Amino acid sequence: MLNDLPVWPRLLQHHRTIRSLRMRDWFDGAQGEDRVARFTLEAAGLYLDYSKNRIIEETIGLLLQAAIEAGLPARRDALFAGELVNVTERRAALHMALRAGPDADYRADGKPVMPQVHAVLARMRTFSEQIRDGNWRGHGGQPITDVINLGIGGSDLGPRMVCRALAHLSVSGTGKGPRLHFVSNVDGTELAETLAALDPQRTLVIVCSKTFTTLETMANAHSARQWFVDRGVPEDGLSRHFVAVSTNTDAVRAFGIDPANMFEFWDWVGGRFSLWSAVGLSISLALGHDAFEALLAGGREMDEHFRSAPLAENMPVILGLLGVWYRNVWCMPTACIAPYSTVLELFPAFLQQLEMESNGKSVQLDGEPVRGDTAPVVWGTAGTNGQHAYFQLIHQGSQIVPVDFIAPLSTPRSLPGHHAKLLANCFAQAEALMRGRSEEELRRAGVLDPARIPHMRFEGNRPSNMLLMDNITPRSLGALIALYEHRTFVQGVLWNINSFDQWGVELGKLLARPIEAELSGGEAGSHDASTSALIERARAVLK
Ligand code: G6Q
Repeated sequence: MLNDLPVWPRLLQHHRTIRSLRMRDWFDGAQGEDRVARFTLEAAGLYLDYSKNRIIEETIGLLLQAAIEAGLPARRDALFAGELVNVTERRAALHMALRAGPDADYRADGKPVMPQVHAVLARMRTFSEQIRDGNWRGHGGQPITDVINLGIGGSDLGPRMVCRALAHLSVSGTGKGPRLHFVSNVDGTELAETLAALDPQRTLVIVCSKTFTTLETMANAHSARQWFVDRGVPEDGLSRHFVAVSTNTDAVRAFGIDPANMFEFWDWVGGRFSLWSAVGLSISLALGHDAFEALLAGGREMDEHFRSAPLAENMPVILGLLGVWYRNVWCMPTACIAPYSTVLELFPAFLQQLEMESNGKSVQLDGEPVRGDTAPVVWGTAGTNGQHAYFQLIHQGSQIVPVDFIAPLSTPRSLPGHHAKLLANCFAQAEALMRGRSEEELRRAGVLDPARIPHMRFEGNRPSNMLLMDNITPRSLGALIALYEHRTFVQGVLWNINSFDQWGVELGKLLARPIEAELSGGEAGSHDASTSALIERARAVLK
């Protein structure tokens, strides 16, 4: 744990030394250019400017020392070597293998995995092309125009986010694939509203669930199946309308989907890291399999960077160290993700799961409680919307929130003049957060009322990263996602926690079952008085 490392007292001492220094002074004159040259990195098509952080050269040196003392290089090697880094579930975490070439030598628990990875990729390509070319037909002979991905959490957020980000390559853009719909919530409204607009003869459902036992997904799958039957699709025609993505062949068969229509993945793929596996089937269908493979290539490029770049020039490492710097040394409780790009509007939600599920832990690898804090609360929305809402707090609130600005320099489906305005806002926010606005500057701008000056001055000195890419392509998006995956891992190493289990999520899966039985008329169970009263109240209405 960071707090136990030999370098920890020096980090605290260093913090006391620099906490009153002002970033804007570090940008004065020529030293500003040096600072930018020193604190920028490029990798896999991404450009990171981290110069607007509360850091100096010595800070990075101390943080890198922390990474060494935490054993980051060895832990990274263990991850790539397929060791059982997910110690509580005794599993490897080998999502990197899903995006590797056929000649790579990834092994889970000692056994090569690339042959099975590429066999599934080949099946995905064939299926995707059949659907997109109209050669896979519904039971009545109609081509498939609409696909629903039924999944939740890791079986939903990743593909949903990617399909949104690359929508210009889908049917509504220039491509020819089917329309994709994502249904995750067990609130029947979501499925009912989606189905209402669809023709069962032309609809295909992907039941996407690693375990094939998740309550929400299975409830939606059963209701979807009933919808087909009620609308005249015979039981023996359902195989043209249902495919499964799972690790659980028996449960897929028990549901009534022929394992021949199942796309497999493996227990060494964590849900929130699974969009690169068959869980990405929806991506392949919507965007074409070449685009899916380009996404994998972008992720692979970031893997190679993470694996081989020196720590000081390693983008996931630097971002991870900055994260712990603010979380643990400055005690900042939250972190904002601000993509200045409508197509990345789902990226903050994706990162919420990635970071908060991976690193929202209070126990170290050996079972000892952590000392200090782990994952911050991650939040954000696409810019510029946030500026007209919560950015007030980021500029002048009583707590400091580090911001990751993410901006593509061009966009395929904008309108003349818009993108420059969008980027101008993004850069201006980062600049204002860093510089602030002094009383002197206010007076020079004509604000002379002494009663208003305290309200209108900005302290500044508020940190941010700026992450740019030329545009959002499958490749750059793949690199961006893998960057944050590895950053999450780096932080987990600094906190000495297992970033790959999720017992809190598992608990949620267990808790609802007995209450559901009670709500459906079963015997009352033993609960606290509040829960019992809530159940009674709901039963009265559900009857
Ligand atoms: C991800 C989590 C969780 C999981 C969902 C869906 O890392 O474990 O979000 O992906 O609960 O699980 P299934 O894919 O098994 O339905």
